[in-house]
Amino acid sequence: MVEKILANLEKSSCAVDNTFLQAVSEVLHSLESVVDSDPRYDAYAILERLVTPDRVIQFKVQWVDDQNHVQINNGYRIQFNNALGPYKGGLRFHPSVSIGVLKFLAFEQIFKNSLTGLPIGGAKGGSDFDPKGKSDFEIMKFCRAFMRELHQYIGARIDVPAGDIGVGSREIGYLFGEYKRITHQYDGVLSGKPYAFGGSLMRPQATGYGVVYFAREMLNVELQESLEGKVCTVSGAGNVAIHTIEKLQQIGALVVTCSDSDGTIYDPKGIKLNVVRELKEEGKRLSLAEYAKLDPEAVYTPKAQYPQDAHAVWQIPCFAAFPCATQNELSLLDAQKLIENGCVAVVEGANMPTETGAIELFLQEGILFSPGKASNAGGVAVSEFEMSQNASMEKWDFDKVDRKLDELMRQIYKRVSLTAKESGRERNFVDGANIAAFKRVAEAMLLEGV
Ligand code: NDP
Ligand code: 2IT
Repeated sequence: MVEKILANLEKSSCAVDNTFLQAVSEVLHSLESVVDSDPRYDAYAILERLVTPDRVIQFKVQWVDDQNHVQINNGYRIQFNNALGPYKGGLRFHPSVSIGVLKFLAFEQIFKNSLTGLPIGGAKGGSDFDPKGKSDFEIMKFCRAFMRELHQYIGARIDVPAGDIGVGSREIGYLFGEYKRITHQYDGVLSGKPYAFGGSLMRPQATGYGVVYFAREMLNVELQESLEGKVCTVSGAGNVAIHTIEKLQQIGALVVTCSDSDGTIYDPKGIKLNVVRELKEEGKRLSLAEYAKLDPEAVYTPKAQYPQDAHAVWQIPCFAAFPCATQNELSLLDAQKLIENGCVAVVEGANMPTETGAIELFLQEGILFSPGKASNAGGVAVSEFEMSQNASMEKWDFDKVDRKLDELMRQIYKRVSLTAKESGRERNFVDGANIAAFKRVAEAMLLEGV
């Protein structure tokens, strides 16, 4: 059944859907034995319905830049599945954004949100707008123009967007301001808002901290190991990478790398987060090449120096690796190098950063591998905490959110590892995550009828 669905999907997809097909293929292969075990899944076409988005919304975003030139971008929102709760997922502003990329992200979000155990469905949106080099006013004007279209499709109980690549609390603030002006409503229609108007404490830190809480639990239970004193490599230099590095450093790990779209920094004495923040803070987005100019002990490797199918950041020996930049940034060659260098765990902070062949190798070689839908779910979980706080007009303190996040990440780990074990695939957290997430969504879909 799985092969038939994949073949149909391939036939009806276009070339830009590659990442979507990659994500669907991984999930459906995990589910093969599960779908055969319950005739209701076939009778109610659960898989076919699950791989088809409820709605693909595309709109024109027109705005005027600082030189008074008219600019036009494509805007999108993909509402994939709301069986478990309102559509929920981030907005990505990056030139590579297309319907195919957003379909993969929205599809993954269904499973991630299900794993949190919270009442949220799956969605994703964004634009091919490139924030790099834009002034603060241009970002504001773009966000306002984007929301002029988006507002009609979202709502606190309908669809609640948040941030992702290129969208942080500044952008969410501008989007929220415009939503409020248009609709006269002050409600939790977006998460990741600035604290001043309804944002949750710890939302900026949540994804990265959650990644480390998950890794800590997994290493402790599976290997009776801790991260203290261990060398770790992290890719990316944005929200997820920075907060992953911050938490790893707080618990005593030595993080020796970070990277951006132009190159990689290797700093054997430990990444200096104040320097990364200084270069990458909102509105600046300077290249990491500047890091090496400020710190002579650090080595900068430009991306251009590396062949397409290998990445400098994964050549550095480490105990645990944390890909936190973007999709397909860790290849089979990288996986071979990591294993050769003694890496014991790969914990995804980004969405689908590891290529399929690399995942297969990690599983085959007994490397602890955690898929992003499990280990990066802390971000969307705290988004849901923000929705709860907004609905009840409460404000939770930092420690309360942090405690709840830590507890939730440990629960996700438990759910995923137990499901893997019960399915006869011990330590296969890819299958464990896909199966556990699927069962919850499928049950809700069965209960609500067609
Ligand atoms: P940011 O925009 O804050 O940072 C993205 C980082 O990745 C930047 O360092 C950027 O480099 C780098 N990057 C982006 N595209 C590429 C590319 N094509 N090649 C190499 N590097 C690239 O985004 P986030 O940190 O929020 O997101 C990172 C990942 O985490 C994404 O996969 C996202 O979907 C995922 N994620 C994010 C969550 C969140 O709460 N924000 C929650 C869960 C997952 P540069 O500085 O040069 O632009
Ligand atoms: O990929 C993700 O989980 C996010 N970008 C965060 C989504 C959210 O709604 O907080």
